[in-house]
Amino acid sequence: MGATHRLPARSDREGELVGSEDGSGLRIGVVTARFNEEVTKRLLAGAYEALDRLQVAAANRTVAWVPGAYELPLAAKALAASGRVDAVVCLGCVVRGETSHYDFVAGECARGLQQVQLETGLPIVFGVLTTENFEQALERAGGSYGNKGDEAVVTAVEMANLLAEV
Ligand code: INI
Repeated sequence: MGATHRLPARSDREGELVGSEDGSGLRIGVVTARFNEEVTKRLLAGAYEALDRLQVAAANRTVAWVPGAYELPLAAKALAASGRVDAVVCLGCVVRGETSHYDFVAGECARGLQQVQLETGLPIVFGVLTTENFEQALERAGGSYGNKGDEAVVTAVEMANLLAEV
């Protein structure tokens, strides 16, 4: 593993609220963008590993695909509004090209997901890689820098459990 960001250590001070990593009672949606599918399939594989590890029941998973990262906010909103999920994990990969397209796609995706999260009150997790090149993306999709899909599910479970406590 390279030296990189990891989810920070959890607080164990008495009286502080920290959502648990127990996913056994939770319903989790996962939306994956097909664009840069070689990477996003790996993110989804990481997400499945975390869903298994955190004991999110198979019947409580809703998995959907969209064409690209730009479409993630709308699908996340539909899932969140359906009442079928307690959190939505959004997976995608935006690689910087030679035009400004990257900035629009990545920026609008991030902005849209945050908007859905605040509007619906459900955790909408930003599991979207935004990298300079394909290699950097692969490193973060099960390579030397871990798997962002796995981390995104851990975040979804922690946040859903936290919101249930406050
Ligand atoms: N979508 C991505 O998920 N990643 C990209 O890198 C990307 N680039 O570079 O263009 C991308 N574009 C497609 C976009 O998400 C929409 O699907 C498309 O514009 C239709 O709305």
